[in-house]
Amino acid sequence: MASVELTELETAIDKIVCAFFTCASREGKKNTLTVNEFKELVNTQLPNLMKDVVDLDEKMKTLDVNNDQELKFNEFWRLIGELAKDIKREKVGRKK
Ligand SMILES: [Ca+2]
Ligand SMILES: [Ca+2]
Repeated sequence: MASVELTELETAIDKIVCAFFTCASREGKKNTLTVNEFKELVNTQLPNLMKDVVDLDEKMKTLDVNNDQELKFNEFWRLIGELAKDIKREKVGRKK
């Protein structure tokens, strides 16, 4: 991947994946986020988009579909989907 020039969109996707795995490797299992890792990721990488979410423990529970107290990448990805929809809503406004 390093030898080719990625587009902005490709870079953005790459960064999401990297942010997840950088935080996920801090403690416990390398490929899943504990609640501490999740909070760190939100506080360092998503402080603006997530500023209205006051209870991150609660948010983590809603994302943790299989209820194992850890977020796999596909569970984390739902959050990215939600945030993307928020951004879209702001851009498009209330018009359908
Ligand atoms: Ca981990
Ligand atoms: Ca889980």
